[in-house]
Parts: sequence; C-alpha cells; structure tokens
Amino acid sequence: MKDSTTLMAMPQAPRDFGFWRDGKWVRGREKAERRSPAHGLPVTLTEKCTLEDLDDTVAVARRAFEDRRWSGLSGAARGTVLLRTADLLRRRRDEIAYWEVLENGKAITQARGEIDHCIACFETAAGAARLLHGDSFNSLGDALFGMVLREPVGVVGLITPWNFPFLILCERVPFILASGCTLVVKPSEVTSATTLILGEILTEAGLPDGVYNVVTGPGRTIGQALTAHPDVDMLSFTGSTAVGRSCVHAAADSNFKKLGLELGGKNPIIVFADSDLEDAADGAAFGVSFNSGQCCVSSSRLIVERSVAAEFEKLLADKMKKIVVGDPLDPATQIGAITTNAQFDTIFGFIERGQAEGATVVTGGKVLDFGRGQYIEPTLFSGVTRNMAIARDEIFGPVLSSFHFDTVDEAIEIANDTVYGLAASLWTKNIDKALTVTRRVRAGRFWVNTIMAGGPEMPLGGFKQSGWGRETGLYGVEEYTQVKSVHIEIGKRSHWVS
Ligand code: TXE
Repeated sequence: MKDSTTLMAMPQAPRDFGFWRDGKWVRGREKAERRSPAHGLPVTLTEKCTLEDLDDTVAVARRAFEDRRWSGLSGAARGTVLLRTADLLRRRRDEIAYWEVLENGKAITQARGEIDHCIACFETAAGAARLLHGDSFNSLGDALFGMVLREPVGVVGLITPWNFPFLILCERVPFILASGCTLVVKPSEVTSATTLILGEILTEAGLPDGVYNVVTGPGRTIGQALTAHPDVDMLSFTGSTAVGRSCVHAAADSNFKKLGLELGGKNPIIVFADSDLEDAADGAAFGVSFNSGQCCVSSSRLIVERSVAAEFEKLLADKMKKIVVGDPLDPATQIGAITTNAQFDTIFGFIERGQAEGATVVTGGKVLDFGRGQYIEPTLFSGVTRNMAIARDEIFGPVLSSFHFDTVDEAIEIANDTVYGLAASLWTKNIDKALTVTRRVRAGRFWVNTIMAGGPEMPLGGFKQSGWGRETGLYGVEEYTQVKSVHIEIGKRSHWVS
C-alpha cells in the first residue's frame, strides 16, 4: 500500500446527512455512523428513520402520484428532467465517486467509471420516456377498436444493497421516473450517502417535490415495513435471496404489491479449448475480482475443458496474482476493501470451508493486512466437487471454483446445476458451440467472449431463484407500468334487450 499522503485525503469529519423527503432534507432523528471499510475511520452520519417517518414519506409519494404532477407531464418533459440530471451528475461525478469509495471500499477509478454508467442510464431513460407507448388492435371487427395503454404502476418502494449503491440505484430510478411513477427509496444502511445526494440533484434538475424520496435506517425495521406497506404499489428489491423471499411473503400478506427482485447468483464462466485462452483468463480474472467479487453477476464457477484445464488455471492464477489490491483512494488500485465486516467473515468462512472440504487453493486464499481495513486476495480453487459449499452457495467475494468438462453437454449440465440463473460467460471461437450453450444455459445475462460488458440499453435480471422482472432499457420502463385494455364500440350497439 502506498503512503497515505500520496492518496486523496479522508474527510476531516464525517459528513452529516438528513433524509430526503418532499424535495428537502429532514433531520433530528438518532444518527447512524458509517466507517470506511478501507480505513476504519468515520465518514458519514445518517438518520435512523422511524416507522412514522416511513408512513409520512409514503404519503408524500402517494400525493405526488395522485395529483399527476409527474405522471401528467409528457414523456418529453420527463425526459428533459432526466437529461438535466445527467448533466448535473457529470459535474458532480468526482464528488459522488468519492463518497461511494468511502462508504463502500471500491477503487476510485472504478467508482468514477460507474458514475459514467449512471449518467448513461439517465440519458437512456430520457429517450425511453419519450418512446414508451402502448398498442392498438384494429383487428376486432368493424364494430370494435382496441387500445392497450401503459400507465405508471404508482408509488414504488425501492430497496438497494451496498455493493453498487449508486449504480444499482441508477439502473432503476431513471427508468422508474420515465414511467411516471413516484418513489420511496431505502438504501443499504451502510451506503446511503450517494442515494441521498441524488435527491438534491434531481430537485435541482427540476423534478417536482415528493416524486423521489429517501428514507434511511436498518433493513429489518424500515426496509421490512416498506415491503409490507399497504400504500406501496410496487416494490423493487435487490439483495439477498433470503430477504427477497421475505418480500414475497410481505407482499402477499399486505396488498399483493407488484414485485421486482434481483437476488443472488452462482455464475458460470465456461471456457472451451478452442477459445483465445489468454483473453479468457483475463476475462475470468476480471469476472471474479471486479468489485472484490461483491457483484451479483461475478464469475463464481469456472467450467473449463479438461484438455486445457491445467494450462488455463496457470494462466489465470498468474493474472490473479498481478491484480493490484489496496487503498481504494489510490488511483493505481484495481480492487479495494470488502464492504462490511459480516461480508468479510462470510467470504473468509467459505475459503476455510473449501479447504476443509478438500479443495485446493491454486492462488490467493489469504487476508491482506495493510494495518487498517479489510482485504482478501483474489482466490482460485481447483479440485472442487459439486456438493461442496464453494460450488453451490453464493460467496459474494473474489473466490472462483474450477470444474472440468469433456463435452458440450457436460459443460451445459454443470453450468445449469444451480438454483440461480443470473448471468453466464462463454469463451469459444466456434459459433455452433457458442449458440448451443447460449440457448441452453438458463441465465438472464449472457456474455460470449467477453464478460460484464454492455450498457443500459439492454435489459438485466435473473432466471430461477435469481429473481423476477427486468431492469434498464425500454424493458426497465415497462416493468414499472400496468397495462390497461380499452375497448371502444363504433356505431350503433346491437341491443341485448329487445
Ligand atoms: O443483504 P440484504 P446483506 C447477497 C450476498 C450477500 C448476502 C447478504 O450473497 O452475502 O446477500 O448481504 C435491506 N426487509 N447479496 O445481508 O440483507 C438492507 O437494508 C427489507 C446479493 O447485506 O439482503 C439492504 O438495503 N429489506 C445482492 C438490502 O436489503 C431488508 C446484493 C440488501 O441487504 C431486510 C447484496 C428486510 N427484512 C447482497 N433486511 C445482489 N443481488 O447484488 C435487509 N434489508
């Protein structure tokens, strides 16, 4: 780790945030302190909202929806606010990236790249707001005409996690706003800063008060109450599969609110012998280590053709050893700290369990001690069997388990041997294999000869226990709409009662 004087400075004192309601800051509740996971120092203070705060905030979002101050505008007018937001984000890019790093522990260069992606989300959604449309049926006979309207679903509750606090927010908020909905957002209690800053920015961009609101506080109180709230029309949740399941129960027990869920993954990266092995090794090193592996689409299972397995694992291990782990405020750092103590214990627990169950560490496996913060080396396991915990469970850390195959069918069978279906990556120069595997592996996002590529034009979301619904692109706007069928009679009615 470099001398701290060569790095960006830490804040003198923790930044003190209110929560964001009806276009202004609200303060005065008990405070929660967040310490930087990379430095161990306090960086932010946020409000612990009460259940009454939540009710009041949902009521604000409800009023803003019912009086049509936002949904009543044209798509073009909504798009203009989203484009202005993109401009303001561009101006405040470095500031937002800085707070993201301090609360999350991710590398500063990565965080800046994420803000660029967020800007692109707002720009894409601005266009989508203008393009959103329904359908018509001119095929119902001369006496009847049919229209299908898309209407905003209403008040949306949005619960986001700590791994990509701003990116996951921006893969949803602009698309929800494009649809005409209003929002109550509950960010993770450890990474709330940038979600709150977005409130200020949206208001400056001209978003009417009460359309975007943020409550802060623990998931098990405020988050849980939002999932069960009878006046929330739709809940979008990104986080653990266990809490996702509790959202389904809460929706059923309250008002059958519509749900969007993005949950865990156990994502395969399949490498055929005919691929460019150097490219594939680089892709795998990136896929497992990016954001310290705390990514729902991180590569977690390497499935490599047996004839090249030894050569490939060596290439990959050499790459993984060269990844620069360190202080996230250092621009040279590629991966920073593990975001929470609990996640650090989870990841290290899996590394110990993998060894205890008989797998072999090819590289990594150790905690990196820089005197402060919590860091884990990118880790590759070989000799993994399919019943081991590291083969089946989401680790959510920089840990990759290697499996070997002999045939295309076997590669597909191993890839599908999971309850999850979020993402998959495939490396081959053979078009037949590429298309066959893409068609038969059950995952919501697929990358061929690349990994974690793409932009907000394309939809994202999971198959199987990885979730329900899709975010981003026109799909991501439609997700937050309801479809209404309108039947219009033409001419004189043929009477039922004579
Ligand atoms: O997630 P939680 P945690 C996975 C990953 C990780 C595990 C646990 O495997 O190791 O989940 O992480 C809010 N009702 N992912 O415990 O608890 C919470 O405040 C309503 C994958 O941090 O699911 C936060 O805002 N909300 C994932 C959000 O849920 C509740 C990203 C996520 O926290 C709640 C994160 C409740 N009862 C973790 N309890 C991905 N898909 O990217 C908590 N929350």
